[in-house]
Amino acid sequence: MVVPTPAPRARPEKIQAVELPVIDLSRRYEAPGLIVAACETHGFFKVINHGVPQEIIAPVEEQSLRFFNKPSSEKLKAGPMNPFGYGSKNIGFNGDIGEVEYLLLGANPNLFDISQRAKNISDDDPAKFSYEVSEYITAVRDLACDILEMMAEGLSLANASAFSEIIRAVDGDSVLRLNYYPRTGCAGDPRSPVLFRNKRREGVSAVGFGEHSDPQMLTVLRSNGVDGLQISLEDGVWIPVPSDPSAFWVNVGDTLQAMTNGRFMSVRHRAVTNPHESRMSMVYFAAPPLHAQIMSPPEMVTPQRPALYRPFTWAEYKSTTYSLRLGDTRLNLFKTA
Ligand code: GA4
Repeated sequence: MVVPTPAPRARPEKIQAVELPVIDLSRRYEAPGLIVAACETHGFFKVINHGVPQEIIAPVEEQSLRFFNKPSSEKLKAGPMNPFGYGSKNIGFNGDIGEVEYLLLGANPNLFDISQRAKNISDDDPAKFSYEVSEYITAVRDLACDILEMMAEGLSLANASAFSEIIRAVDGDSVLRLNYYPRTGCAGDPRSPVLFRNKRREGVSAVGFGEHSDPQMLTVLRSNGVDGLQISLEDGVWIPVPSDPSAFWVNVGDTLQAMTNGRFMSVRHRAVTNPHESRMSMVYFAAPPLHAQIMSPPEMVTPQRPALYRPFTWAEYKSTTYSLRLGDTRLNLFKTA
């Protein structure tokens, strides 16, 4: 007799409102300390007075909206996602899916020719698309580097560029991701990985981009005024991140967790769809060059705090990431014995 294996029970989920750290970057003298504290407790914080002008942000938001509102047959011309291009529902290459459409673009102009790709994204004015997106990438890269320098200052590192220099490298591997989460309406798509009734407002939410940590060093995210991002500091407990289109949300990635010898926390997060409005986010992932050695600056390793991770290259970490599923914890595989 074949005894059926009971289906695994879904983990009960809890939504918990928590106040998240907000850093005013115009208060330069106090920002480094506050950023370090936020990275240790949440791995996540909001930056205000960040200096990226609205004139650089708005055109990219308009371009994204125009692209995602095109018919599917048009959008497919910008794909397939390998490793850059347009994707719909499929995330990565190992069967992960979500209620999301996206454009993944290389964010290093030395390695990725955005003007070539723009021809398949914006048929009305590809030169404008590539100019506006490049301006945005430069602005968020500079913001990411400023924040990384404040982190080094807050940690009292001798080398203030210890983290930012690998992001500024000529062969850096950073990427830009434009995400579109269509509203789920009331019925929802029954093929969605997880569908749940939205408790506060009538309607159905689905998982747009499932639980994961970011493999890179630092993530700089900006979304339209629609909620959907959530972070998790405790297994099964989700903290909603209120959207604020005038600010950026910043999170620590796995590589920065490794470079701070585990002092900063690479936060797990996900995006859920909104029943009433579509959500859009523009996410810059600051990454080192493929050959870069990921190891902590000397001050981060002490007899009291021995090295938690073995040195590895970004190429090694990236290929491990792509060999696993979205929600897998990868950094543990790089721990010292
Ligand atoms: C998560 C962070 C970035 O969006 C990304 C994602 C990548 C992809 O969508 O192709 C991954 C995901 C992300 C982590 C695990 C692997 C790789 C999908 C996936 C299943 C571009 C990245 O660098 O890692």
